[in-house]
Amino acid sequence: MTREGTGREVDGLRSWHDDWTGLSVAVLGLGKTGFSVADTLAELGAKPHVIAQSHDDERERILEVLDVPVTIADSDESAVDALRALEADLIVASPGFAPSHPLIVAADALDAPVWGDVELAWRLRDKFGDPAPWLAVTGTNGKTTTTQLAAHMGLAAGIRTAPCGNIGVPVLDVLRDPAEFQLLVVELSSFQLHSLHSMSAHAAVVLNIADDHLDWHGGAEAYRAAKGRVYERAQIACVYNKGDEATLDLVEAADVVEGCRAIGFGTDVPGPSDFGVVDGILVDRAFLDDRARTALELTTLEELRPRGLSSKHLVEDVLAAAALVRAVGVPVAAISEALSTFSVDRHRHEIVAEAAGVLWVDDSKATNVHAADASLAAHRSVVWLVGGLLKGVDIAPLVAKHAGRLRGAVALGTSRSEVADAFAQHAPEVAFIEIDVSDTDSIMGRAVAEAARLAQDGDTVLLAPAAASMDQFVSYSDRGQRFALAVASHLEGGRHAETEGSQDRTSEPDASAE
Ligand code: UMA
Repeated sequence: MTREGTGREVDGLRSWHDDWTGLSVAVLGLGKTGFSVADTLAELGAKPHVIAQSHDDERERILEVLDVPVTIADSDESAVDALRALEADLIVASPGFAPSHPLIVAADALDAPVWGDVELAWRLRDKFGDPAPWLAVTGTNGKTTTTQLAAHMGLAAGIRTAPCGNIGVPVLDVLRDPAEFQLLVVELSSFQLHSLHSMSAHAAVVLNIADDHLDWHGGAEAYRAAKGRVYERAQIACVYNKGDEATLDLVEAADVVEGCRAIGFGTDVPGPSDFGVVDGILVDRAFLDDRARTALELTTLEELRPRGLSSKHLVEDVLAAAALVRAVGVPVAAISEALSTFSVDRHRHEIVAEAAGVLWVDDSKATNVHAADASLAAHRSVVWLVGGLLKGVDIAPLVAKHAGRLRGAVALGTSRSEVADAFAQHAPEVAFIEIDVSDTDSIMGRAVAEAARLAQDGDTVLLAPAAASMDQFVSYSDRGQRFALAVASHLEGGRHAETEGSQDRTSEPDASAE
C-alpha cells in the first residue's frame, strides 16, 4: 500500500472553514460513527480511509460512490497492518473500540493524533456561521431521558434544538443538517468522552456515577475520569447531583471558563444556586436574581405523575435537564409547557401488564447495576428477571442490598453463574431459577412462565437485568419487546387455562394466580 499521509499538523484545524483538503484520515469503524466521520471528511475534501472488522453493505456502497476506500480486515493483525500502512495524518476512532483493542493500541503508538467523532464535531461546529451552544449530558443512568427532556424544553421555547450523540444520531450529522440547529443537546458516553479534548459546553452535567463499562475502560478510576471530562472548559454551568458526591468532586477538579457556576440538583429542598423540590413543587433557585429569598416554579410532582415522570430518578432527570436549559436562557414557562407533553421512552420502567394483582414492568434499559438498583427500589415485593452480559461488574452488592424485597429471581444470560453465586452467598433464602436455554425465541417465554409461578398478589415482576443484552438478544429494546410479548402471551394462555379450569374447578385459590 502506498503512503497516504501528508505529514500535516492537524491540531490547528479548528473550523469547518479551515483547509481540510487532502488530509489523510484513518477512520476506525463502519458503524453510525465511522460512516458519519467518513462522509463529513469527504464533504470537506479530505482523504478518509475506513478500516473496520465487519461489513456493512449499504454503507460500503455509499462510500464507494463518495470515493472513500474501505478496508474490511478479517483479523486484528490485518487491521493494524492496514492502519500502519496508511501513515495517516489523523486517526478518528469509533467509540465501540476499547482503549485495549489492538487497533487503538497501535493507533496510540503512531505519531498521528487519535480523536473521537465528537472531537471532530466540536471543531467543525461552525459550518453555518456562529456555532450553536452545546449542552452536554453524561452519567451512568438517565442520559437519554435527560437529553430528550432538555431538547423538548428547548423546542418548547421555539429554539431549533437537536438531541444527538450517544442517543443514536452522530453529532456530525446534526451539525451538517440544513435545519441549522440553534441548540445541541449532546448525550456523551464515557467512550466518547475518553477521546474528547477540546469541547467547551455552555452547560454540562454528570447525572450520577456508578460502576459500568469497567472492562472497556480498564477500571473504575478511568471510567470516572472519562465522565469528568464533560465539565472541562464549561462556560456557564456545571450541573451536578447533590445526592452523588462524586459528581461534585468532578466539577471541583475541572478547569472551567471563569464565571462558570456549579449548579446542584436533588429531590430535597434546594439551596441558593440549586434546583430542587419544595412541598411537591419543582423549583429553580439558581437562575434568578433574588435566589437568596425566592425560587421559580417549574412544575409539580402531581403534574409529572401522569407523564410517568414522578419516580425519584426521573424527577432528578427533569431537574438536571431544566438546569441545563435555564443556563442558556430557556424561560421557565417553556419548561412547564414541555413537561406537560413529554413522555418517557419504551423499555424504561414501562408497565406492560397488570393481572391477578401482579404488575409486570419492562425496564430492559436497566443495563447496569445502578439503573437496576433504582428500579428495584421503586417496588416493595419483586420477582426479578436479572442477568445478561455483566460487563465485568460485580452484581453481589446489589443482590445483598435488595434480598429483603425479593420474592424470587429468574436469571438469564451468559453471566448466570456469577448471578447464581451472588444469590447463593447473599440471598440463599430467595427462590432462584436459572433459564439455561440459549435459543433466543424461547428464553423469555420460559423466564416469564417461571416468574409467573413465583409471583403472588401484590408483587411486581420486574425485568431490570443490571446487564447488557447482546449475549442473547439484539439489543435492550429487543429484550424488552420479547418480554412484553411473552407476558402478553402468558396472560392470554393463563386466561384460557382459567376459563377451561373453571368448568370443574374445586376450590384452589392459589392456583388461579398462576
Ligand atoms: N468495530 C470493530 N471492532 C470493535 C468495535 C467496533 O470492528 O471492537 C467497528 C465495526 O465496524 C462496527 C463499528 O466499529 O461496525 C461499530 O462502531 P461502534 O461500536 O462505535 O458503534 P456505532 O454504530 O458507531 O455507534 C456509536 C455508539 N456505540 C457505542 O458506543 C458502542 C452508539 O451508542 C451511538 O448511538 C452512536 O455511535 C452515535 O453517536 C450506543 C451504545 O450502545 C447506543 N452506547 C453505549 C451505551 O449507551 O451504554 C456507550
